Amino acid sequence: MTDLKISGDVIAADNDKRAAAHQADYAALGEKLARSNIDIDTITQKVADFFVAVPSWGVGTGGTRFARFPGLGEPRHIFDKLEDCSVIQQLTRATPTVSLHIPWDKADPKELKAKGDALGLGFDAMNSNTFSDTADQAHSYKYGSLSHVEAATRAQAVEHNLECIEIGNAIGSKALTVWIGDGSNFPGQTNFTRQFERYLDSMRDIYKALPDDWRLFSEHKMYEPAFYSTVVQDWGTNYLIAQTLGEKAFCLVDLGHHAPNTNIEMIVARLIQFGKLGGFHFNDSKYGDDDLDAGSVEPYRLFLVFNELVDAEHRGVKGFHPAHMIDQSHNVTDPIESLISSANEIRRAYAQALLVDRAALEGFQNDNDALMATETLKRAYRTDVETILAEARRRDGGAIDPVATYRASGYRARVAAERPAVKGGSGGIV
Ligand SMILES: [Mn+2]
Repeated sequence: MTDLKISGDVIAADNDKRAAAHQADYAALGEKLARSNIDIDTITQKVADFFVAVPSWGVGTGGTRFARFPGLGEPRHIFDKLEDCSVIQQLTRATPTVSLHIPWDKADPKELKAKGDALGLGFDAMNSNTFSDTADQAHSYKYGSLSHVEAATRAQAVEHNLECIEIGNAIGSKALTVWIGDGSNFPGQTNFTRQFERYLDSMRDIYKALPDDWRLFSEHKMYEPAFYSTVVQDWGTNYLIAQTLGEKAFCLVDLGHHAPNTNIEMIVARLIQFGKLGGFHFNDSKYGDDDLDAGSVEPYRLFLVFNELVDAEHRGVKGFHPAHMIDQSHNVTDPIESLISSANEIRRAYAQALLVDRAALEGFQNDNDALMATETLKRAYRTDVETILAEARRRDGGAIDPVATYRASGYRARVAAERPAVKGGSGGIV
């Protein structure tokens, strides 16, 4: 039996309070959509079948280069983190898997698997870390990892990735995400070509160890921690990597890892077209890699990304199954509330994209009717789909209003009493 951290009675009590209004809203939207020949229950079912993985590092309070302000009842270790993740899943029914980060989450794989099973959670992509040093490692990553000039440092970084695969294999993960901080801070500090050759050689070694049913995701990021050049800096380089390595290698798109105003949805379309879209790290940003909550600043951009995903789904693109993961840093909110709300925003963008009249859109595109084409997208985007999201959660045993139910449950105060306050803690912005 699943070890539920929120009492079913609390969920039922809050849902009961909202049931009448929710049913009325759902019926009204159903009627409205029916006039456009859209069956609301079909949309609700698709939304209910859409899942996004929660990052283990997201349930701790994040920080910046300047400071970190710990929250109450922060998870002390991976087992606490999994409990927090299970609360998000219990209330949203949108996040059945957790993405682990090694070494931050290192533990006996048997115990990890048992805890996941007990909480009703599975494991999504594994994330390696060669952008910081652990106390006991032989070679420092100060000047790089997979692309380091020293063979011994590269070998150590490769070995770490192989360990991530091994742990992942034992707990049911099927993918490895590699993001490196390698680059340079000064013109002339590194040779771009040789550094990228060394990176590719190291990635080939990792790729060789990948089980047949696994996928390897390389994640690009424009800058930081290297501020002059970064080895895997953009989607073009990322595409070259995936092409060079082979058919199990794909590009991961983190929404925050682009230059301001970059047309991310177009990058997504290109990667889909050439069979190399591996998945996403969802978040939002205003200035750079801000790791803000998904949909909090630019919800229309999130919708436009999903418009491309639904377009691919609609066209039945072969082998199209991108991994959906959240990657955020929560500095001023309760991380559980932020992740609940982000999972909802991601499902919202999906639901809105499902409402786009694709036949009409194609007609307007072929007629060069720019105004009506863009209006077709806007019409779907302007639809308030909150009641569809709520119904998808409710039908699956979740909460109609998950943040309200979470607050009513008193979970944070309960874990704050059990978990002593922490002063420091590891960072978590990848
Ligand atoms: Mn990321």
